[in-house]
This record gives sequence, C-alpha cells and structure tokens, in this order.
Amino acid sequence: NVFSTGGEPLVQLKGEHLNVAKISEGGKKQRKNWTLMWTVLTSDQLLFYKERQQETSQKPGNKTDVVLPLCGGVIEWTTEKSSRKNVFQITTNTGSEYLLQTDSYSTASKWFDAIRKTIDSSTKA
Ligand code: I3S
Repeated sequence: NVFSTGGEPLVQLKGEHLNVAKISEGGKKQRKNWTLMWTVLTSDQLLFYKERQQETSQKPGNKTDVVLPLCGGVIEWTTEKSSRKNVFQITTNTGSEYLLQTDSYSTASKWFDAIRKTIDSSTKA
C-alpha cells in the first residue's frame, strides 16, 4: 500500500498504533516511558503522533510529535531491553535509541521488515 500524496513524503506504511519508548538520546540514557503512538513510515523517516492522524494530514510538521530519521540507522530485535514481547530497537545515526513494541507478532514483524528496508534504501541513497 505505497502511495504518494502530492509532494509529501512517500508513505510506505500507513499509521498504526505501536508502543514506543525512547531509551537514549544522543548517546545519553533516558528513563524508559512506554507511550502508545500513532506511527507512520515514510520513504526515509518514522513519524510518531500522540493522536491518530487522518491520511490527508500525514505529513511532517503537522503535529508530528517525533520525527525519527532512518538514514544511517540500525534496527534489531531485542529480548534484553524489555520484558515485553516483540520488541525491536531502532538506533539513529545520532545515537538515539527507541524501542517499538506491539503484542501482535505479525504486526511487529511487518513494521520491522518495512523499517529495515527503508533504512537500507535511505542509507544507500
Ligand atoms: O527497563 P525497565 O526499567 O525495567 O523498564 C520498565 C520501566 O520503564 C517501568 O517504569 P518505571 O521505571 O516507572 O517503573 C515500566 O512501567 C515498565 O513497563 C518497563 O519495563 P518493560 O519490561 O515493560 O519494558
């Protein structure tokens, strides 16, 4: 379901609610605080919104609460950083670390695969 919305970033994966916890910012450890965020994957960024977005307003700058650049990032599954299941970690090229989690393995792996592909393609670009 890849679609382009007229000059806005190509949306690879439409919004879905995922649990998100930032555990490090710029290499500095943060207190873990899981938050349910509406998550959108574009061609080179992951966007987190506190509130569910309409498809027409899925663009950066429009009440985007967190923009996570994926170029140069690393994604890996982790069983050590949380007791929750289906947790994967994204490390940005500036050394920020985010955990993402959802109880559905198929949802988690769908996001994992899509983000990994996006990291690969935006890093090569
Ligand atoms: O890695 P931690 O510190 O065990 O993570 C837990 C804490 O973030 C905890 O909050 P408090 O530090 O306020 O107690 C959360 O409630 C837990 O969910 C965290 O552990 P999990 O295993 O859920 O990531």
